[in-house]
Amino acid sequence: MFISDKIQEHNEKNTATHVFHFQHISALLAQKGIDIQDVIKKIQNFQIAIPSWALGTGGTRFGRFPGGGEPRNLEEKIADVGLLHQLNRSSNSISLHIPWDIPKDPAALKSHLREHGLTIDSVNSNTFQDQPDQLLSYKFGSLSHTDAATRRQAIEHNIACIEHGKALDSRVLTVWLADGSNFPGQQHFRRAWQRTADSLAEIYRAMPDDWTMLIEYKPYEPNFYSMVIPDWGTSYSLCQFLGKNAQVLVDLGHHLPNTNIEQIVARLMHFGRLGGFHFNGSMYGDDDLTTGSIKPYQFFLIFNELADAMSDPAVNNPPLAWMIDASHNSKDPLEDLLQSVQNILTTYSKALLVDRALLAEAQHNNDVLGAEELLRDIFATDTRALVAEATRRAGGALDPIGLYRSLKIREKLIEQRGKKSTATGL
Ligand code: PSV
Ligand code: MN
Repeated sequence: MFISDKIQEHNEKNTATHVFHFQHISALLAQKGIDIQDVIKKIQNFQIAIPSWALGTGGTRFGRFPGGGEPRNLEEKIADVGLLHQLNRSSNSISLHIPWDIPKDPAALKSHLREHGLTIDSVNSNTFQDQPDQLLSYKFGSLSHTDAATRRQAIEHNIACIEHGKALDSRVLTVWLADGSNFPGQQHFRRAWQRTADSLAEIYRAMPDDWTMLIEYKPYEPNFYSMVIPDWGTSYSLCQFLGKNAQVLVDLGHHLPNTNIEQIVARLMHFGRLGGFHFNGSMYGDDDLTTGSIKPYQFFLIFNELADAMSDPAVNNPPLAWMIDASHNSKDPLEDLLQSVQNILTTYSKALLVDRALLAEAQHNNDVLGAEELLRDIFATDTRALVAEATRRAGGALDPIGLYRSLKIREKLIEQRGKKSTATGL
């Protein structure tokens, strides 16, 4: 579905209201001496990958309630991401989970991607499920398994993911391990770490030099007593063991309640080891809710640390791979992704407005209230018109969700793909 004419019509119709809001924020920021053009450019450059598994209805272990019109194959998933990108101009790549999405004809797929102005972001291995044709089970682990043959199978799977990625010009392998234990005594912690590290080292050696391995951590689920990689410290230790092309991946939902994620992010960037980000919203754990929907202030504080480190020439952290990692039970997945991207961009744009020099001064002088109020003032600033302007200038819609709804896109997808179509994934 190519909708550039509709976007133009929509923007013309909404111009007056947009200009009103944009002029307001422009004047406000001019008073503060902020270069609005620079902020708009940074918003435009901020691209967030969409995972191929977020395009269908997620469901829980209790049930799944598909809303209809889900993409039935990888081509349709690409078409969906292409549509999102037309609307917001900020979702220019797609991440693949292997084997949920095995690219059968890479050349054809690449030309399909090009048609939609997209690229492949990361390839993600999956050793958290057994596949029908799989010889050995991952019930008791994969890269950390006590059995060498099972570890070998998991290593080979990761290497196969790299090969798929190479054929599609990806340069990132993301590894998330479900390995762990459910009961005390089940697993020898030190040996499990070492087996994991040794397995990862083999995969790392199979990666081309310009690739990055992202190592994701998660405190619990599917294992509930221990996870082999439960926290950023363990991911970091594995990266140190592997080499400079291994980086920690932070998934916002992979923290225990009240964890100071912004501090983790700052630490990792200080060490040059933050490689990627999985955006989602979390109330209790890995809830995969809409990004920014539950704790917007914390989300802003996280972005504040990211923006601070990204603007500091003394920080030697490679560019980050940004991705949404969510899965939806109650919302239209495409609407949710549009909403997530909007929340990410408005929050990022706020972080760009923080006066770093003033904040540093307040911190230096131990002006507790001054520093806090400086952040709160920016948090309370409505930057939606800045994001809308950035999107408009890039050719996207002033109100992506409004346009999606008024074009009745979900209804059209249901007509095309049927009410009962189901996307692969969780
Ligand atoms: C695990 O909970 C995770 O966050 C990993 O990133 C997986 O790749 C993804 O979710 C699967 O849904
Ligand atoms: Mn994740």
